[in-house]
Amino acid sequence: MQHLKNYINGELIAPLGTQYIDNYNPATGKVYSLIPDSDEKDVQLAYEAAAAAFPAWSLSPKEERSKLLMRIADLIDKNHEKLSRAESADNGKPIQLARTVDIPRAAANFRFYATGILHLSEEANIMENTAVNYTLNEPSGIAGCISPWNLPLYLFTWKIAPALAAGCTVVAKPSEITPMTAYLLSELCIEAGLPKGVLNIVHGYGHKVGAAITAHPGIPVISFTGGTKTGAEIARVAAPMFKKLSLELGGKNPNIIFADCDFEQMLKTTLHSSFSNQGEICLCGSRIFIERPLYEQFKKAFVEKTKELKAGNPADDKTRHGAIASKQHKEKILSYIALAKEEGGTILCGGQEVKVPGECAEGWFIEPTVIEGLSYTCRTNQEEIFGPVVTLTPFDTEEEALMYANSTQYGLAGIIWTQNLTRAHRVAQRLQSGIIWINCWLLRDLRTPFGGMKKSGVGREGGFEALRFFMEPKNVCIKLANSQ
Ligand code: TXE
Repeated sequence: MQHLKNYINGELIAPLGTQYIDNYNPATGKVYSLIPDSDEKDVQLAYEAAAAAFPAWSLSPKEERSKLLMRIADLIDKNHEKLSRAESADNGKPIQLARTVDIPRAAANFRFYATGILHLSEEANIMENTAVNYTLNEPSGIAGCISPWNLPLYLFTWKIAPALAAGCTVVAKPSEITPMTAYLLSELCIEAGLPKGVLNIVHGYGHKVGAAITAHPGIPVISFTGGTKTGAEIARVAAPMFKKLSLELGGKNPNIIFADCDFEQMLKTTLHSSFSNQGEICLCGSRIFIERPLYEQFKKAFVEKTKELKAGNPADDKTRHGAIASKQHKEKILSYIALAKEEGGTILCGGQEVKVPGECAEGWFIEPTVIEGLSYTCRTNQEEIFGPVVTLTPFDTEEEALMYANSTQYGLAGIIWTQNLTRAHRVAQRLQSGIIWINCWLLRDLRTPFGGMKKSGVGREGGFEALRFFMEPKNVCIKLANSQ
């Protein structure tokens, strides 16, 4: 049985406590590797390595950091198939999704920040005949990066790449549910010649390793992606320590479909925005609001298409609906389907656990599920399910659609379908979401600010926002010699 290792001070080492955690393949329901059950002692070791590496790394020319990050990106590309298979086996996502989205995006994250850092300029502000001000962007220090299990390498690198590019050294923790590709990345970092201690990856439970990173007095910056509840716990610990926080949390995103939309385009994309990655993407549109004249036509066509989406072995190229990432999460999703029925919902399709024959017979699968007839205020429509479950609700006016859409505690993403672009811009401005797509979904320009409002998070990732998050601006004001 493969024992994964922590990556500390440039080496792959066992946890100091020599304890391990079972790592499951969600498609088979079986343990297929073991990960370090690290604790605060392993985090301390990682911190010391990151601290020792910080002076040289933070003062290194950005061109040098850029070259190293590009080398890591090239190695990700070179190992694309191995990383895709590992991601699919670890998370349960279809291999086709890992190949086309997760792994290419991980390489893109490194390339984006390897080049972005070369174009980040500093400001100067002139006080006429008096003084010159210039702003230094200095790396904040050791960054703590903590990531979730739904898009493991994609989101892990989305934090690490800007942190390293900015000149920070890193103590990182992937989710204990999907550690494999982070482990494989550490091997690639060694191969790329990343100096020891610049990146340290400590595997283990959130309440032990994640909590130790959050509470460590020597780690002034925390970038977290995960559940809102965990985000609140991290903020509770980090705020009194005056740590800088980036919190990318949960969502309950509206998908507003007006009757004048491009129906075929909308239908095809809505299938993806509802069920891609088994609905385990915080950007999925899980509450679908349809203008009443289109409701029956949409319902019929959408349910028909959803029924064609069959759960299958994630390792099979043809599979488009994989396994749920953990047994616990599968139970959570099923509990919400049961709740939806109690709250008066009608299951139009799906709603059941699926038995996939053969090697996946013990795996964790749920049918894509469509529910109608719920009030917009019920728990099913207010709480994040984070699985292959969407609800349909008709609306009559724009006002009503906006009231429904903005009624939750979340404000991450929103989707609008209409060919009346005046209306599209008007609705976009009034939607309480940080990320809005009009007549598309998950079209991503990495330069754009990424994140949500309300309980979907604090701060933004992406573009120069992420680089600046890992830096401290310092203003220097010089009096001009001949000034009064
Ligand atoms: O989160 P958890 P999950 C959200 C998504 C869903 C959740 C799914 O909407 O709500 O994340 O991810 C570690 N101190 N997003 O269930 O449990 C844990 O070990 C420090 C939003 O994994 O919060 C894991 O590594 N760390 C996002 C990580 O936190 C702790 C995109 C996340 O775990 C900890 C993706 C603690 N006390 C998912 N407890 C977006 N908005 O972009 C756990 N962890």
